[in-house]
Amino acid sequence: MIDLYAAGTSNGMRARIALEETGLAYTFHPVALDKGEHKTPQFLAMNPNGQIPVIVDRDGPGGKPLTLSQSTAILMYCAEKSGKFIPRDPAARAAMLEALMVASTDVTPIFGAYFGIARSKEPHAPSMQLFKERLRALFEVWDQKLARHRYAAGDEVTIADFSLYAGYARIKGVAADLFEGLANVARWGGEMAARPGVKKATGG
Ligand SMILES: N[C@@H](CCC(=O)N[C@@H](CS)C(=O)NCC(=O)O)C(=O)O
Repeated sequence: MIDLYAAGTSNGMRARIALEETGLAYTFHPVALDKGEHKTPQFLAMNPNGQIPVIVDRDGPGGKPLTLSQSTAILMYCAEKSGKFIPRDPAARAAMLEALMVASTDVTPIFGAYFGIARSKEPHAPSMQLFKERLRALFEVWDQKLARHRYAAGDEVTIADFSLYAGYARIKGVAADLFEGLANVARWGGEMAARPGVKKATGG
């Protein structure tokens, strides 16, 4: 059994989608970020960075408990443990990793910076514009890729789709204009949103 400590943010959603979709047994423990529940000594013992998501697998490798933070590490762990949504073929796996990294090292940090500035007391307009342009450029490339194949890294769903979808759903909720005219992303987003595991994980 796996314990998941998370909130309804894109990183939290990523981990929950991974658990729902892979079918691994888990218990969800909501963490109230506004109440500082991620900064308690008990939470910091699991993740000294004081950030969600965290999983604790009581039946980890070698039968020993395993505590893990970082949403992308959790996606990989769930995929490897279940044997699902992670291609075995080396070329397909490399393509999956490339798409996964777009979500975790490009889209999520840039959006985090954009959203942080947007919510600040004095939003710096040129910085917001710069981050918006970078996000839009990433989404346009993503749209072109989705014109060539059904999912993020080919014609099979992988954890890269789960990661990208969590970011997409979050960004769409606050800056939908960033996806304007991207028909392939819209088609893919609709398909991902309709998946029962994704629906359950995102409260849809
Ligand atoms: N790179 C980490 C980022 C985790 C992260 O930024 N979590 C946010 C919520 S989405 C958080 O806990 N923020 C509270 C804080 O940093 O104090 C991951 O992918 O899990």
